Amino acid sequence: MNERRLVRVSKFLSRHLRHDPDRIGIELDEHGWVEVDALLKAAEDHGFPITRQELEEVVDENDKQRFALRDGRIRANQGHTVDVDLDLDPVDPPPLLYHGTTERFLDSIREEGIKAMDRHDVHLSPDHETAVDVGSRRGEPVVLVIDAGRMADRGHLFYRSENGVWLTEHVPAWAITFPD
Ligand code: HQG
Repeated sequence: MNERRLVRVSKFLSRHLRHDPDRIGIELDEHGWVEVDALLKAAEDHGFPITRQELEEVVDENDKQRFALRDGRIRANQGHTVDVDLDLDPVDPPPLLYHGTTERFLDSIREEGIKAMDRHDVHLSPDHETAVDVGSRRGEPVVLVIDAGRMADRGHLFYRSENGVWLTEHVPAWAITFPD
């Protein structure tokens, strides 16, 4: 499958497995899973046929491992705006995590910390470089350094999605180091 097709299928899957399953009439279970057969049929019925082989290739090759396949079912690993419980166990975070954002959000983040906005959780990156990529989606990237160790000591819970994104409900302003 060529790169363009890979990206199109990945976007189709993200849209329907994270945000808008109703659009193609599929139902995610409480943990976000849907039967692959049901998904493929719904995709075809809605004018976007995908072969099973393409689906498997997208899951395998996806640059960010956005999807998981298990027991004939598929789900998005993170990033949902629909209400799903990913059923992840809390894990101890590394001392520092990173959040990529952009200049125009900084005043508000200084005041209220980092909020989940439309998603379920705040997304944090394990390294600076990944955070630069995330921030670049919105403009000139700004990387905030998060004192995850201290947050954990104070009772904040952290989760790690299957593709290595760190999730937490809210990052208070005191845990953030802003660049000069
Ligand atoms: C900002 C992509 C003002 C926050 C990426 C961010 C990631 C605030 C935006 C994943 C704020 C929300 C998630 C506050 C947070 N005031 N702005 N108090 N608190 N913000 O897309 O972290 O390609 O929901 O800084 O790689 O950018 O979709 O979150 O800029 O892993 O797989 O509000 O999405 O992955 O934006 O990105 P998002 P994000 P995928």
